[in-house]
Amino acid sequence: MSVLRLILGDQLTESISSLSDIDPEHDLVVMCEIQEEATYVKHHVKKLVFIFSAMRHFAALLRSKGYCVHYLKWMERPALKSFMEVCDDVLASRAFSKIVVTHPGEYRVLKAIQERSLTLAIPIEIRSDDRFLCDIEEFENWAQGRKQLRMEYFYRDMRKKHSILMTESGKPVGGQWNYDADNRHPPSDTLTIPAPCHIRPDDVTQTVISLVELNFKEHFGSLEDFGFAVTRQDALKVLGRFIEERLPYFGDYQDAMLQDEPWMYHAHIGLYLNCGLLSPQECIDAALLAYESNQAPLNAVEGFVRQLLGWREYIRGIYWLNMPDYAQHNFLKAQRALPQYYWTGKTQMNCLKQCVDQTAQTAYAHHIQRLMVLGNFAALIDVHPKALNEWFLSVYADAYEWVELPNVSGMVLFADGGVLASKPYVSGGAYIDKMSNYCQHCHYRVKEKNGPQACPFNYLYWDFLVRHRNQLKDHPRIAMMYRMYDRMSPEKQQAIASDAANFLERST
Ligand code: DLZ
Ligand code: SF4
Repeated sequence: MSVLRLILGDQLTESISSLSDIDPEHDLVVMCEIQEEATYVKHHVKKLVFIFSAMRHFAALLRSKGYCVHYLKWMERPALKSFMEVCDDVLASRAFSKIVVTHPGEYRVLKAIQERSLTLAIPIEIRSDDRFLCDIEEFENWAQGRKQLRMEYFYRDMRKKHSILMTESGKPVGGQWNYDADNRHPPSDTLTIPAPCHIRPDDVTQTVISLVELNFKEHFGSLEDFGFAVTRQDALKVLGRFIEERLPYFGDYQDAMLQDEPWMYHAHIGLYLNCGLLSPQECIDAALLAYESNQAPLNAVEGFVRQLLGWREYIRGIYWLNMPDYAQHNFLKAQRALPQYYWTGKTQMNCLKQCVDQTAQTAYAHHIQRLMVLGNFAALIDVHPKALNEWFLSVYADAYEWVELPNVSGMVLFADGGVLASKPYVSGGAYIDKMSNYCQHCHYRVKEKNGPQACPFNYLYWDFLVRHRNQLKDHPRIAMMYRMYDRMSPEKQQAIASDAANFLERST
């Protein structure tokens, strides 16, 4: 009998496990633009266009291969609001032996499918998502019995297991596992950043742009100048351009930020990887090939491989290992609402303004903008994890909960109390100044520590440490900062407290 094969919006891969044994004559592929997914957070409008258009192109590709696809466009059947309601509707008109779906990326969706399967007359087979290089069970095994789950050791094991950048004698190529220290060159104003790969919207994408413009007016972001790839073919083009034009400099300038330069030397392929248009293995292979043919240096290629083979897989492992509890953590008991300027960009802090405005325009920011500016500031002022997670999940075209939640709750906010990171990722303005030219264009003075013109990151940093002394004082790498604080004069300590209190009252 026929099989109903459900494809979710981030499963746009022809070789996805749910299609592996498809019988084109009898089986039905089901895809839907659906209310629950499009509105569970208020996704950036460019993210909506990207996903809907990529889904429509993928459905067309499957049809061209002879598969039968039942595709529901936005509001074609408004009463059907979730994946399972769509499946129920299909099952009402035709008999199927089972539903097959690849393991969803988000816990919320997995739960909904599992719950429905308890009462459904036919089985739902959930197949593992073999697009990842580390299976969920494999990560569980790796984690078992370890006191700490640090990415670096996971990454080394993955390098060994997949023989990537390894010598024949089992040593890391170049003698080091990690060239992180060579990935922090400050930018100079004279860098020439290649123009991003802009894919001209075709008719399908134009139709979706009009649809999103009409139906998602209250969602964040600008629709202007949509240029994301929406097919695998174009995503490969973006990857190729990255390898050729940016990868050689990616390593050196990974942490660098420049005024009005959103793209820098980053790859901008996260959105394609995370929805299935590109595979991590082929991206890694392309970078390795560039290294082997002397087109890119080791610090760039290793840095890129570390993001994909290490960080990306590790983050997914942490997510599935710890859900659903992970979403509830709030180790530092942070309670503040997200400031309005995360949506409007209306702030005199130039670094934040740059990153928010760019995010509204492009649905993209590179990792150090997310971490050191947007995340760091939110951590410093104790934004509630739920509020910050919701923001990151909605504004970036590459964001799904599996990747967003551990990055934000673990790496940025330390809300998990140290499952993922060894300490909160907080800093004053000096590192932003070192890695960017934002401070040169700012109302505030990064070198000033106190007073009305002082960079808010500076006194907020100390105030954060003071507020969380009980939770953080015993941490070996932070204890030193407490000793520094304790050596400050009472007047200095008072100035920090009052500057922080004034700022927080005025500006959050
Ligand atoms: C992110 C997203 C959006 C905005 N819309 C849809 C949609 O309408 N239909 C769909 O199948 N998927 C969408 N997605 C991606 C899903 O949220 C994603 O597949 C699940 O979160 C994975 O568990
Ligand atoms: Fe940001 Fe402070 Fe630099 Fe202004 S001075 S850009 S607020 S770090």
